[in-house]
Amino acid sequence: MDKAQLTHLSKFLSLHLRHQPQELGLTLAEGGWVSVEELLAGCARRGRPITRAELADVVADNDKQRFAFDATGTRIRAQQGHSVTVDLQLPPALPPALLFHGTVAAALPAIRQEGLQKRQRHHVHLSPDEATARRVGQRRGQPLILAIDAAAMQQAGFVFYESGNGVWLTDQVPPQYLREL
Ligand code: HQG
Repeated sequence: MDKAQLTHLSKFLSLHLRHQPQELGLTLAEGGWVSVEELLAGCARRGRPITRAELADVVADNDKQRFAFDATGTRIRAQQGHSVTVDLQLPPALPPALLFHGTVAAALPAIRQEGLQKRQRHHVHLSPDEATARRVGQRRGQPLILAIDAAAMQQAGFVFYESGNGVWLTDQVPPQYLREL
């Protein structure tokens, strides 16, 4: 598959492994896992047949490591970003002292008032470095970067999780822990 085909398949998988598994006749098991066999069958039924090798390519080559197989290779899941109810069973983790969030100017007034909220997602997504945060913000326009005092939040009892692909997750970031860069 060329790069465009990989991206297309990645978007198709994100849609179904994060948001609409039922469209492929799938139900996410605990941890967000689905059987590879059932996924391939569901894709074929939906008129988008893919081979096991193509699936392995998308998992391996994905720019953000969005998907992962389990240790046996028989199940697959999205590493983060779900809107359907799923418990990824991530253990709480100690965050770096500073985390970052990329957003756009239109969101700032609300963010200044109520902090970062998870909205449709399960968590607020935070980046471990500014460059990553900038890329995230860029999806919506001219990016604005916020620094998050994760050390202070952690001390205050907020819980953080690290997804398998290096995204830091937490329930919310109150405004007092945010600084505009
Ligand atoms: C903003 C992509 C108003 C927030 C990326 C963001 C990431 C508020 C938008 C991952 C707000 C939510 C997640 C508030 C937050 N008022 N706006 N109180 N709190 N916002 O897409 O963090 O390609 O749900 O700043 O790379 O942008 O999907 O979250 O602009 O890792 O793998 O509301 O999605 O990864 O947008 O991105 P999103 P996000 P994937």
